[in-house]
Amino acid sequence: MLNHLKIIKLDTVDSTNKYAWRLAEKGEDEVVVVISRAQTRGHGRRNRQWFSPKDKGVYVSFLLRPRNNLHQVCLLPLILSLSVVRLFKDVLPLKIKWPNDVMSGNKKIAGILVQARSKKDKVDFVVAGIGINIQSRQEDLPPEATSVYIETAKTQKIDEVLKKLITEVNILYKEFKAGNIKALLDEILLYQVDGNFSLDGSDLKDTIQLG
Ligand code: BT5
Repeated sequence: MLNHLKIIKLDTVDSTNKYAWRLAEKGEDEVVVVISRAQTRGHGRRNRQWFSPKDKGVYVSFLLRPRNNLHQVCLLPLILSLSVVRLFKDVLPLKIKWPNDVMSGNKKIAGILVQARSKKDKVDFVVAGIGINIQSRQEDLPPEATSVYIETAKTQKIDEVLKKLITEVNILYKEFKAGNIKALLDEILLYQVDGNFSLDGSDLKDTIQLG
């Protein structure tokens, strides 16, 4: 388990990212995990709506305070996408689409939203949100989306998925904090949607290239 891990479980919330952000602003230390059964204002980038029906998906945000530089923090969406790919590896082959989508075929099954506050070049805190469609049916989702249930016709317990996800994020976050990012990027590249992006791992301090 993550050191000093604090888990907050909610029935419903506007957005787990917003909730975690509010905690961060109040000075809460890492690592806090905010989980909700539903979100009323779940969102993606540029405030786009994230469909978050009750008990049908994973809606979780991690409040982190990494000491990594900003360039490395920019890699967190990909690293968290990898946590989702690893999680379902034995059940469903998933791909990572730059910058923050996890795909089953040409449909989106999960999305990552990483938001950070920094002062000059120093990262103050990061809120990393993960949404995964688990039990959702097509009518719960926009047409460009799919779920684990739709793809496999198998039921997954959301609590079980969450437990495994938190463990996986823990493993990846430790590697990230230790600066062992090259190996993670190599693994990420194995799962990229063809030709979607390229990463130059030779100088991770400064280099990230869009393909
Ligand atoms: C994302 O944004 O893909 C990031 C989504 C992050 C959601 C999590 S849930 C926990 C945490 N709390 C939050 O409030 N957010 C995070 P973006 O790349 O901007 O994609 C948004 C687009 O994905 C929408 O405009 C739709 O086209 C599509 N979409 C909406 N809901 C979806 C869903 N449930 N599954 C798949 N695609 C969806």
